Amino acid sequence: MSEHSIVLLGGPDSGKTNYMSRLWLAVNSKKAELVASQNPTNIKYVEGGAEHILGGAFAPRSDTNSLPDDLTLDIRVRLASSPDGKEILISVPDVSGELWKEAIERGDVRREWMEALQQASGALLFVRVLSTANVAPLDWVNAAEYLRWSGDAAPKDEQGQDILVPTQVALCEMLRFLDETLLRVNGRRPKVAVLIAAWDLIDEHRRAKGPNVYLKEEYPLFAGRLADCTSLDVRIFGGSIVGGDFEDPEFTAKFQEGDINEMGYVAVDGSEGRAFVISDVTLPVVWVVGPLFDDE
Ligand SMILES: Nc1nc2c(ncn2[C@@H]2O[C@H](COP(=O)(O)OP(=O)(O)OP(=O)(O)O)[C@@H](O)[C@H]2O)c(=O)[nH]1
Ligand SMILES: [Mg+2]
Repeated sequence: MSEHSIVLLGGPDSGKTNYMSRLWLAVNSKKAELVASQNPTNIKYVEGGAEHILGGAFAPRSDTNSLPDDLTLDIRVRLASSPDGKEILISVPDVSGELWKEAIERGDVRREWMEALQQASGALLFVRVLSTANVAPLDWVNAAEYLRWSGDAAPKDEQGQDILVPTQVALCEMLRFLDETLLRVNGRRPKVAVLIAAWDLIDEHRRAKGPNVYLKEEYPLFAGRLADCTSLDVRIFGGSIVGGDFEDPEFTAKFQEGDINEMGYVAVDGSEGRAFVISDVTLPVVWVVGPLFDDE
């Protein structure tokens, strides 16, 4: 059986762990397109997150001191649409967003994580709607400070606070990193699914315009970078792990009465400029690993 690694990247609070925990629940339910085969290998990490979700709360943020083996989901999967088809083993390491932040500020990734990442042949890149960890682009005052910065310590703003790397700049850096590291299986361009997490938090009007328009409006620099990227195969998805927000008691009550397999979805752009929603949270992963099922 072939083995592949799909890496999850994204800044702090971008929705990686919650997506991974929900992915496990979906794969294990055997009601989604990606189906777990009989014997899961290493699921310890996601079971904790899954318990939170089933209890009506989001999984907590990840521990920066954990090693790759502790934050990796290893599962054998097949596609529901080809039940007699091939099985593959996927390994999904979830790198804490703080480590990504540190890697971008310092220009390198910790060695133990670098080794895990160098095995990956595809990726899910996360950005989250309305996260307090999102950093807006520099304004004119901060830009001047930033340009004066000589590079020996973090640049500061007028109040002496560190100037943080804007989210869309960090996303461009992560994409560059993926372009340099992802394995080219059978010479194919690696697939990168950009997942806009917490899609349920956007108003209906913007949701209807779809994930591509959202990304262009919120992160124009990154959207432009994606449009120019020919060495990776990129697709943008909106994602909601349970179809609502556990901060909303009304939603949480509804969730607890409902069937989790019917909650949660991904949004993709349709051909007529309108998004459509599919109630299967495994689809971004199916899209990334799809070609591997056809390999000999
Ligand atoms: N409404 C809503 N909120 C979400 C969803 N997914 C994630 N969130 C929110 O995003 C927060 C962060 O999610 P995590 O999965 O912990 O993010 P992370 O990328 O793993 O963060 P680090 O561990 O710091 O790297 C959660 O606590 C939720 O508040 C979603 O589908 N809907
Ligand atoms: Mg996490």
